[in-house]
Amino acid sequence: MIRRNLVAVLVIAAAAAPALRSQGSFSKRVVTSGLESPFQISWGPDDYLWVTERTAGRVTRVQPSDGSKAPAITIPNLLTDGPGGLLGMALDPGLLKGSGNDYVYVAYTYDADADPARVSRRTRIVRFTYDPRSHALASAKDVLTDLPAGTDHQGGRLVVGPDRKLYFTIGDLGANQLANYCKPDRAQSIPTQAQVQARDWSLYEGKVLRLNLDGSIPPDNPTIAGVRSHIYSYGHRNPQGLVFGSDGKLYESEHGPNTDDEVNLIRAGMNYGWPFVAGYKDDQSYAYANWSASKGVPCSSLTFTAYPAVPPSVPLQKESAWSHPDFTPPIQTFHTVPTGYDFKNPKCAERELYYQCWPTVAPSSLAAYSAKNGIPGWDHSLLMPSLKHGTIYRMQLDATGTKVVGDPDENEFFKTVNRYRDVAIGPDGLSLYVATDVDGNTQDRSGRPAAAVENPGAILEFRYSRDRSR
Ligand SMILES: [Ca+2]
Ligand SMILES: [Ca+2]
Repeated sequence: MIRRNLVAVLVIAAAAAPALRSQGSFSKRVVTSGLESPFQISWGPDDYLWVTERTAGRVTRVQPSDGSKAPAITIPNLLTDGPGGLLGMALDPGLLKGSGNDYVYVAYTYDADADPARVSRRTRIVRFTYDPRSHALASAKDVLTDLPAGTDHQGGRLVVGPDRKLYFTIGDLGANQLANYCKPDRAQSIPTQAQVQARDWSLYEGKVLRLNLDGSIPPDNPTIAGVRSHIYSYGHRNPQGLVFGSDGKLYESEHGPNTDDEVNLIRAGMNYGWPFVAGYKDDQSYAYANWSASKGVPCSSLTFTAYPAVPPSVPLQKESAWSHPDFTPPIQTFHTVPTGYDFKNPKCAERELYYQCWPTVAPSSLAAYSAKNGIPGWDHSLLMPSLKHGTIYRMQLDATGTKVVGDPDENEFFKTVNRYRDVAIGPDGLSLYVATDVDGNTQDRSGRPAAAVENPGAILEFRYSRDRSR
């Protein structure tokens, strides 16, 4: 037990700039456990860790030194099956600053159909007001309702930008694959002006949205295909990571299919390619198989199989056959592999968990690390938790913030046998707090599918100390 909680030492040195190069180590501590599917973890202005518990519908404040939990609210009537429930949370920059803006924004899935026999999945964004005397959230106020929700690829990350706008990710709801394989992918679909006027947000699947804090459409949002809506960028698959860097640039991470998880620099009005392109437009190990457009054979009579095993009736389009003037490639992929790559690695043959060995890492979030006196060599980088690896990838940004320098595979940290869902950075930049899933598939230390997770529903602290004895 002691070994598991205290000893996790990684020496860093090679990635640091020469002037900053020094050695040190990280110690691991289990801050708390027993959280119910934590989704979002943020360091609050009260020096508590603020956590959303997805399946419990609860916002919980966790005391970082003793791990005690203080529930701030339990939201009733959520839909919590699949990837649904209480998702992203954004603390207003004015929270506890005496500005009267003691607001916390959250997103959650719900059933919009009053008939108990039917389910109409939707997502809403709600603003709560925090009372610092009772430590409770109350006074729910809808920001935006009737957003798409589904049984897969929900997205759900929510942030307040430096421009005091809300940014929110919605995935493609798992369209065109697995249980939803006959549902067309709408990541490229843009609503008409009439739909926007009718407040029909059904085509917001596979998008990053930008909202005024009251839910209205900002007048300076981009015009896409002639229409201004909440859509800020599009062509996304399952964007679960969204964060502003210290210089105001917006970064996003999204799950790829069996290759090409992406990290993107998000710019207004741009098209990130899905489902026509996965990763770079390179025709490597991916082509768009549009199942709902099956010719001659109805899609519903087909059995879904992952690319490259696609039935002849399903149209297959190479990446290079598609072009769009606003297409924007990622700044990093995890991982791009050549056509012909063997997706059936015998290491993952047991229980046929082959996807555990696919080149993807399942990026669940994204954090921006910026601390001049923090961990040596880490300033101006992105941190990305991996569900499949139980690690954090660090990506060093160049001075312009538009490129990743070096190889993130050489900057993979904090391996445990867990699924890392989100990461928060402590105020001194020396402690990182990682929230873990309660269950699900991940890799053991030999890279094989693990039988179980080590720390279900936990917050793990990884604290850096300069090791003067070295
Ligand atoms: Ca893309
Ligand atoms: Ca590609």
